[in-house]
Amino acid sequence: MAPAAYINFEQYLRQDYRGLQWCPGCGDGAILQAFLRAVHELGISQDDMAVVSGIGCSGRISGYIDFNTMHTTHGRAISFATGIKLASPDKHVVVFGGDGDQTAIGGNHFIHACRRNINLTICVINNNVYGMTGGQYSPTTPHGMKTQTMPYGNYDQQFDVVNLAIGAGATYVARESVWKPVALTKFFKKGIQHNGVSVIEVVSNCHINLGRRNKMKSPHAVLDWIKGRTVSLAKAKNMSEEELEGKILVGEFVEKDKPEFTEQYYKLVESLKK
Ligand SMILES: Cc1ncc(C[n+]2csc(CCOP(=O)(O)OP(=O)(O)O)c2C)c(N)n1
Ligand code: SF4
Ligand SMILES: [Mg+2]
Repeated sequence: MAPAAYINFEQYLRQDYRGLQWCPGCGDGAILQAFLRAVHELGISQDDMAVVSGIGCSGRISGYIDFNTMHTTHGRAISFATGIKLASPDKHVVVFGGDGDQTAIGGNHFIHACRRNINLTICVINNNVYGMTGGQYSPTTPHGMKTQTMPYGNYDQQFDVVNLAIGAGATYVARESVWKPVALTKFFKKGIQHNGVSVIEVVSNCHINLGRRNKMKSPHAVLDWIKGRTVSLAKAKNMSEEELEGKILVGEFVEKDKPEFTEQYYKLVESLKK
């Protein structure tokens, strides 16, 4: 595969911000780069895009980039984004949040955004843990893994974010890991262009607060663990249920048309004026 073209990302980053606060090797940086590449390749101006995030390491993205941004409260990014989309339907509205932010405290906002098919691009950065607050287990922490709050191994069960989004009615659903930035850029581009809700789950690493408790201290160790578990949808077709046990399917799961919420709302408003 040809190497990705050089892009000067400086134009997209706030030069006066207080500096990068992610741990070296955190997957959040690769996700940010894949996203900025998508925006650049689509030729969308920074003024035409609003980026909203909640609280968490993943939520820091909105602070670093020079777009219309809102860094909101934990779990509430989708509700702020919904307001922005309704008030400014011409803007591309993108949400970034962690697995804790979007599937625990913000889980209700997540499923209802999927159900109503509002034109938001929702990126769930799934590092399987509450990274920012020191490593509490989240609804996506794999069974058996040790966390700060599950020191003997997680005995709870997990959400599959893709299945949750599909079950709730999302009309574009894709998943990829930080291992595949080119595919991630493609999914961001498709999600941003899709007229309806798009959910892009990115499987990421938190070597600091999950890896080190599970004999994977370095970013590489967690990335190898992720790489060993991901299977493309095409490959999975020829694999048995036993072979797929514990694997993470990656690719595009859903892409379909359905009436979009904001358009329906403005149609109603116009009809009431007559
Ligand atoms: C209402 C509220 N509850 C709890 C917190 C504390 N808190 C901040 S970030 C966070 C979890 C972050 O985990 P996740 O969303 O997975 O993001 P990550 O840091 O892993 O990227 C929690 C519980 C908060 N800031 N606000
Ligand atoms: S604590 Fe984890 S998620 Fe947060 S910046 Fe560090 S590696 Fe990334
Ligand atoms: Mg997390």
